[in-house]
Amino acid sequence: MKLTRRVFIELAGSSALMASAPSLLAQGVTVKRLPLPCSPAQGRWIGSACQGCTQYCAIEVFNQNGRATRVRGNQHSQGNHGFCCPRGHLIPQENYDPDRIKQPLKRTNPQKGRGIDPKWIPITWDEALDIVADKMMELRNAGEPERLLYLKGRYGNTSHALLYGTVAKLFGSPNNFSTSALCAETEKMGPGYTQGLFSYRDYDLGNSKCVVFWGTDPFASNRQVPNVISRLGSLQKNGTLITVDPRLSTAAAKSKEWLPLLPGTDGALANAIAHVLLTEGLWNKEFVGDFVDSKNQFIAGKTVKPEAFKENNTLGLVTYWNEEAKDWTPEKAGKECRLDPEQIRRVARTLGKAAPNVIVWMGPGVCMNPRGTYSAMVVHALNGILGSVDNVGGTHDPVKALTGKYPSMDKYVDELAKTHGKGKKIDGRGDKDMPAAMKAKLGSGVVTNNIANYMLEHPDFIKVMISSWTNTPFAASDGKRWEKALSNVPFFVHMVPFPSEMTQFADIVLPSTFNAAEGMGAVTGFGSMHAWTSLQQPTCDRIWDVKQEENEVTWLLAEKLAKKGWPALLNYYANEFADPETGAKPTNEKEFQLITTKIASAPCWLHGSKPIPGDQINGWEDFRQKGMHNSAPQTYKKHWGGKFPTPSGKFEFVSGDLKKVLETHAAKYNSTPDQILELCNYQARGIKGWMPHYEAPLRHGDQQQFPFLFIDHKSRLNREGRSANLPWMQEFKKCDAGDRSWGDVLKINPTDAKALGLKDNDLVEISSPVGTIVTEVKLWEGVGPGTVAKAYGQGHWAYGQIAAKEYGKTPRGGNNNEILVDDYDRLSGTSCRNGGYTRVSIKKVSSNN
Ligand SMILES: Nc1nc2c(c(=O)[nH]1)N[C@H]1C(S)=C(S)[C@@H](COP(=O)(O)OP(=O)(O)OC[C@H]3O[C@@H](n4cnc5c(=O)[nH]c(N)nc54)[C@H](O)[C@@H]3O)O[C@H]1N2
Ligand SMILES: Nc1nc2c(c(=O)[nH]1)N[C@H]1C(S)=C(S)[C@@H](COP(=O)(O)OP(=O)(O)OC[C@H]3O[C@@H](n4cnc5c(=O)[nH]c(N)nc54)[C@H](O)[C@@H]3O)O[C@H]1N2
Ligand code: SF4
Ligand SMILES: [Mo]
Repeated sequence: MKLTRRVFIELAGSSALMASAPSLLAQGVTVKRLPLPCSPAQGRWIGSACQGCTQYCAIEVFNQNGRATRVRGNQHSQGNHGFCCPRGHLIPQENYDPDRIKQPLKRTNPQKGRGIDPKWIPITWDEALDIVADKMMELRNAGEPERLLYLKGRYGNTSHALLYGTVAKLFGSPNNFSTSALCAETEKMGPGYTQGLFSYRDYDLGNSKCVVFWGTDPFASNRQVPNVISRLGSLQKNGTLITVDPRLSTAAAKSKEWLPLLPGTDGALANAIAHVLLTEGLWNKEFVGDFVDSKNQFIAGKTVKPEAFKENNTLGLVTYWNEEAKDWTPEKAGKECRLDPEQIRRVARTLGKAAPNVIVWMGPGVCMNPRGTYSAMVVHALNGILGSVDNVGGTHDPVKALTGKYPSMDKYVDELAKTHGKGKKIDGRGDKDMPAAMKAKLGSGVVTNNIANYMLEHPDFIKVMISSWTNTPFAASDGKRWEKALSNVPFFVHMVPFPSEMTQFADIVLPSTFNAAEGMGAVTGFGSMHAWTSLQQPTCDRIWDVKQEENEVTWLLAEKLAKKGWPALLNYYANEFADPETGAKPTNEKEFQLITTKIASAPCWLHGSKPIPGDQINGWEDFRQKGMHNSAPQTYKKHWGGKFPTPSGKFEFVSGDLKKVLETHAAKYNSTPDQILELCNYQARGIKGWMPHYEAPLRHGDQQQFPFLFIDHKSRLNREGRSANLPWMQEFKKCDAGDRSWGDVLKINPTDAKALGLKDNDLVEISSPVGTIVTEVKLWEGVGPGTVAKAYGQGHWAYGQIAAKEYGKTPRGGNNNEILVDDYDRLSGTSCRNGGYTRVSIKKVSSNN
């Protein structure tokens, strides 16, 4: 279907389209869309923040007669240079999506399940919050507040403090969780257990002579898309771009070298690159150090005596060589990774020559697999060998953005909350088989996808569930488990703007603002050697009866709960919060929203005559005008000279923290680190358990029955899981290399297609040990034989009338998460999606030509 603006406007307003969704129609609202007057546009740009990905770019939205019509990067932004990525431009279409939830809804059909009409009826906010507060009070009155589950997805700054942290803590439930373990958390284990940085990194792209995009595609996805796109020309001019990805990604297409390795073998490649760098004397001597007699003793297959090498900023390089790198010749890795050894050698030399102005940009493709902690460590360790850590043109700690603190809630935590709030969380973190040791602390990582397993095993435990900005039945691997788990929850409240798959299970739907255009709060991001605090503020009039769950709804809910006999939440909000300028206390949800936003951003604009790092902003009005604050730039060599936050103060090839974590965990269970590693499906034993090293990929499914390795990747226009209902997303789907507009294709190598008798457009069943989906095939040389690739993002059976073929029933395309197995990198608690950990079979269903 060709989509012009006129067709879209007509479609969006047509009653024929609305009629196909009984539940939406039941809201009794039709959308009338009229074309806006053409240019020259009259209006003004208003600063806000895009939340299409976790970059949280500072943007500006053009307000024309109260409508949000256009988007650009904030013209002050050091992070995106005044541009937003293509997904930023989708904001108006997302904001005015005719399928948005337009007022609170109440379920009237007690039956829950896929394809079952919830039979929602519209109710008022007052009625809806009354019901929610009653259900919550039932738990408090029965002395079982821990049966409240709160699950948050994306968020603003106010959500952390006012909803996610506060409600659960004051109420007395330990069961508040985030969805971050579905994201890319294993990445953090790489820099975390080598240099003490449990975080995503920043990169000094402006000064880099060589960038390796490794398991990430930052021209199309990842977190710095506008920054990377706008620098493409200078990056290509000033240095070499290299991409390591089993799929011809956008980054691969823009790079000088593409290493299309076999999925899951990244650690072997990293070892071989390290092997070449070391044997050819290409490590960075300033960062790492050198042999005492300056003679290179790194000779393939030969061990080195530790005392022969004097390290500067690193610890254990010789141990890494002896235990691991010495045997990993390019020839050996070439076999394991299905790469040309000459290419490995060439790439390693290119890196070595450009060092230390080099970036190994490690992404989820490397590590979102069952053994991902170690692949993250071994790939990131190259930055240590190359001396690029904290260096000019290298990898960096994110700068901290300026934010204000909310007042303490401690004195409002009552006895019931104290005793019940500290109970065991139901996600299994810290269990013997789930160390979840984020930030070098056992049981500190969330194990999001395991919540569904607990709920299935204990179907009566959770009695009230509240969730915001989530869609786990769609976004989590083997998401059907969530559909079943949610069907068992007696009372579920979803706080979202769109009727997603998860919403279909809700008893009460509280329609949220679409924050990028209608929200209010302060969010932070980093990139391009800066950090920023960007203000979200209304950029347009709200059309629907929606409220922001983080601050408006929490206030109104607190009022209801107070009326029903539990005032702690309202007392905390009303007594402790005050406008940082005037000292005024909030008396309603609007004042609360404004005051909390001002507190969260105050250090950016309330500093009197005292200068602050980065932009100087003169008061609240100036901040509202500018819409953001840029930090001062990152400095170089911040942690050199013994200042890394690791036990030794150095960049560790033998991790003191990981050793301690494994030993402590083992001791707790009367076990040994080796036994824990075995139980958690890792191959490492002994010292390798706390060292960067290669582990052969763990793959689910019998090779005979499921001969193909499945490659999952993001879609260029997917705003995480939430743009599939936008005609622009569908129309421009072809921008994903190998993909097709309005469709969903499995990309298969032509030799494999031939063997299976497949032609372009044929319909195929893709089956794995956990499920089957049906899509079209596309013959494409961008994937190697034995592997198939499919973008994530299609396959919605709900979400709206464009996302689904038939809303509430039939998906458009297939959701990768129906075939991906539910498994974890257990050291971090993160879910898997990459590394070819799920094998699939391909079967022709019919010709479609
Ligand atoms: N367009 C778009 N951008 C986004 C998002 C979005 O939904 N859409 N979401 C945002 C979020 S929340 C995140 S976490 C980031 C993450 O975005 P990215 O960093 O791009 O990571 P993934 O989307 O997980 O992509 C995995 C990449 O690894 C490749 N890959 C798969 N298996 C392997 C393997 O075994 N080895 C290697 N080397 N590569 C492999 C895939 O082909 C793909 O290119 O993107 C953010 N930006
Ligand atoms: N197979 C596969 N699975 C993946 C990925 C992948 O690449 N492949 N990516 C993974 C990654 S990196 C991530 S981060 C997760 C993301 O997964 P989730 O955290 O579950 O997020 P989404 O699917 O993006 O969120 C959709 C929900 O957000 C709501 N929403 C949208 N805008 C707003 C708003 O402004 N306010 C509120 N309150 N709600 C809003 C929508 O109504 C919908 O309910 O998915 C993961 N799942
Ligand atoms: S989608 Fe992400 S990178 Fe793109 S404009 Fe929005 S926040 Fe920035
Ligand atoms: Mo993510």
